[in-house]
Amino acid sequence: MNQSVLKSKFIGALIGTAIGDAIGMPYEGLTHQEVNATCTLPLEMQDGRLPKGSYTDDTELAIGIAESLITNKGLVDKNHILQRFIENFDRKRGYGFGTISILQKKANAKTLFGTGSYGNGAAMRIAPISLVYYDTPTNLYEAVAKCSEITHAHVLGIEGAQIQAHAIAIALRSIQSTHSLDATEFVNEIMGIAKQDVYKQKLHKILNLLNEKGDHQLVIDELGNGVEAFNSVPSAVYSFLSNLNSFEDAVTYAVCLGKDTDTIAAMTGAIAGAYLGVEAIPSEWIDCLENKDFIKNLAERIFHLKST
Ligand code: RVK
Ligand code: MG
Ligand code: MG
Repeated sequence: MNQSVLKSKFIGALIGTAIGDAIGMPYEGLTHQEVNATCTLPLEMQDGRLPKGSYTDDTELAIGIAESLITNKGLVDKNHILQRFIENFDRKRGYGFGTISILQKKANAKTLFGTGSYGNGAAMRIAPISLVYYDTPTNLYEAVAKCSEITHAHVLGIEGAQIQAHAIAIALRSIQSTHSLDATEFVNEIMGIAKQDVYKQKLHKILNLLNEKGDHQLVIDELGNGVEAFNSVPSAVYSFLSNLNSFEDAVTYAVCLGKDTDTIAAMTGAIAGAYLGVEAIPSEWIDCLENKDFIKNLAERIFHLKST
């Protein structure tokens, strides 16, 4: 693949995470109906509990992973990543209860909620791992597990992150201009790593929904819009696949699902940005994004790590 195309896709995955996070932030917790009643399309960056263009914990944690990977030349060092999470931690961004407890050393990832967390916190931050390991699926699978276990030890939390990471990786490897991506092949490839029934079932449902052109309520009923990894990762994959050729439409679709809007949109933005490249992201959205140059630079440094 042309190196400048690949670089744009790397930047697209990280900036796409932050853009989805920031555009979804004002609607966090609202139902699908409430989001529809509140927002006007096309979506614009809006003030929410943070000023417009601000990202939340999703991106702050992704930044920590990216920083650690750059320092350690692509290797996943769990203690180092945890240290980056702790140093970057800014409570006002809004963190999951379990993740805060780990960062404050008040809980152990393995015993959190009894069996470890299956929140979507491991999946939403995973894009930098996909950048480093997109071309070696076995290494990607293992690297994601390691990175997830820092806070999310439940098998459903880890597998959610693995599915999200593989979706980003496939998007990075696919070139939009030469042949359009086949949604069935995309889902079947992800299906190859799914071991848990809930993910296998929801991946099948994605294919059915794509054929039926499922409306928002049906997608919420079948795939979910909640904070659990299994109720949000499949919805992000669907939001991407049902709006393959438009970053804006994919992320808007994710936000309109309601509930965990910042996170479903961040995960959708990561996949769509990885597929379409940073040029496909509306410039009005990027102009408004907090720390955009810093995030872009992290993606560029991981790109250089991969090309040297
Ligand atoms: C505020 C029962 C469980 C569970 C288990 C539930 C930010 C808990 C981001 C828990 C994301 C929640 C989100 C989230 C990311 C998890 N049994 N319930 N085994 N495992 N839960 O706390 O980083 O927004 O209700 O580990 O994954 O924008 O509080 O945090 O939307 O899922 O938080 O899991 O959250 P946590 P997280
Ligand atoms: Mg968040
Ligand atoms: Mg969220």
